[in-house]
Parts: sequence; structure tokens; C-alpha cells
Amino acid sequence: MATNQKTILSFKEKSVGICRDLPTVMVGERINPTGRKVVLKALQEGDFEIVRQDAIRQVEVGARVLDVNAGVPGADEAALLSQVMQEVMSVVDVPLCIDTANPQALEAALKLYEGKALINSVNGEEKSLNTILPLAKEHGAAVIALCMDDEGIPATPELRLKVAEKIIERAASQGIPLEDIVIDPLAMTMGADHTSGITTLKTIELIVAEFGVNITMGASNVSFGMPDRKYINATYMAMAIQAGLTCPITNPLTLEINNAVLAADLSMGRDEYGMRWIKAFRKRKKAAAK
Ligand code: THG
Repeated sequence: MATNQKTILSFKEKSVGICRDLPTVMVGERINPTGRKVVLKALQEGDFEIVRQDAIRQVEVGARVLDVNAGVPGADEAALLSQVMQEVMSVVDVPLCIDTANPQALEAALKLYEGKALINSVNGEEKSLNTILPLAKEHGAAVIALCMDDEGIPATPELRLKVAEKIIERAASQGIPLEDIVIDPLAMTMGADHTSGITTLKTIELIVAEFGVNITMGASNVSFGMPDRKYINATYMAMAIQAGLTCPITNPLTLEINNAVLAADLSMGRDEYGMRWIKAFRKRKKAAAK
């Protein structure tokens, strides 16, 4: 078994460690116009109040990193992503996961960020490897590597492992250490293919056994198109944490998911005396009494 890597992200003086020996790090997904029409509309209108509120609320309920995505069709993404980040950084002090497919926007974002960010993402395509890895190296950022390449998303865990291996090797050749690579095995909807959930879980297990790296994923993807999604998401979250997931990109405001993460950590022996579970319970009770 490979040793558990520890990825350390930071924002100014604050740092967050991601490791299978530590509690799961929830990466808040909500600052994203792609999945959320209200955010899209607000950003198109230059209204950042919803972004600031989403930042504050996600951190309040336990997100320790925030994903920031400003992919608005037709907009100047470099300018918009920078502005969204400034708004977020004005209200919370957590590390950011910079979610963009646009290298110019990524570069602008990395320039203004103070600390060690998480880049979301690089993949196995030559074009991606050649543009994103040098930016990660230059800015000392950690980077999410998607298990896909020019040929798309491999169907089997073994083939996804191969893509992960290729990206890890390329990163190493450029001086990016293993601990700064976070692998995304790719969670796909089980509504379209009922075996996609188990494929992703097996991919996590293979990659963790081989490299010991940290694992992320858009954990709610698995339930797209299904009714009562929160129960599927919560159950799948717990199973993926058992398999080796360490920093899910998820909605921490969904109680079922948030509790699944805390209960999984307790079950994995990562919550000494159950204090994190109890604290979260007390916090909810206090909030409800208000
Ligand atoms: N891997 C990596 N990054 C990712 C993803 C991934 N970034 C984007 C995405 N997938 C994860 N982020 C989101 C953000 C928001 C929503 C879902 C995933 C979302 N969706 C609601 C829904 O599910 O219908 C929309 C409802 C609403 O408007 O609130 O909010 O896989 N590396």
C-alpha cells in the first residue's frame, strides 16, 4: 500500500491539510453558474451578493475550501473569475479551488491569489498537460487531475488508473510533487449507466493503493436525473470516503450530505471522541433555536 500523501492548501496565513489520516475536507461547490441558474443570472448582472452569501454560508456549515467557477457564456472569464475571487476573499479566509477550463482566466486567478491554491483542473490531453502543469509549477499550486484524455473518459478503473499515472509522471518530470496532485476519478450519473458508481469507487481504490494520493470528485454527479437525490448523494459520499475520497466537491448546505461526511469520518476513526460530530450537532441546535 502506498503511503498517504498530504496536500496542504493555504490562503494567506491559514492552511488546510488534506490526507486520509485527517477529517474529510469538503470543497463547497455552490459558487458556480454552470450548475446554478440564479448564480448565472447574478453574475451576468454584475451582482455579487449571492456569491458572498454562498461563500459565508458554505464555510459556516463546514466547507474548508471553496470551489470558484465563473464560466458565464460570452463573458471575459479572466476578469469575471478574478472579481468573483475578490468577493469571496473579502468575506471568508479559506483556500480556493480555481475551477476553470480557460488558461488565461487561471493565470489571472493564480496571480492575484495569496497562498497555495488548488487548480481545477488538468487532464491527460497533451494540450492540457502543456498549459496547466507549468502554471501549477510556477505558482506552487496543487492541481486536480481528471482521469480523462484525448480519447474521452476511459470505461474501466484500470484504464482510468493509467491516465492518472500518466499525469502524475508528467507532473513529476516538471518538478510537481505527488502530494500536490489530487486525482478526480470522475463521478458520472448512475441514471444513464447503473454501473458508473461502482466504476468510480473501484477507480478510487486502485489509485489510492498505487499512489496514496488525495482524491476529489464532483460527488453529486452520480445522482443527476434521479428523484430524491440527497439520499443517493449522502450514501455514495460515505461509500466513496471509505474507498479513499478525501476532498469531495459538494454542497455542504445539504444536511444529509454534510452528516454523511461527518458520520463517515467518525466511522473511519478520524473524529476523536466524536467531537466534530457533537459540535456540528450543537451548532445546528443553536441555529434552530434562533
Ligand atoms: N470534478 C471537478 N470539478 C467539478 C466537477 C467535477 N466542478 C464542477 C462540478 N463537477 C461540481 N460542481 C457543481 C456545482 C453546482 C452544482 C453541481 C455541481 C449544482 N447543481 C444543482 C443540481 O444538481 O441540479 C443545481 C441546482 C441549483 O440551482 O441549486 O448546484 O466532477 N474536478
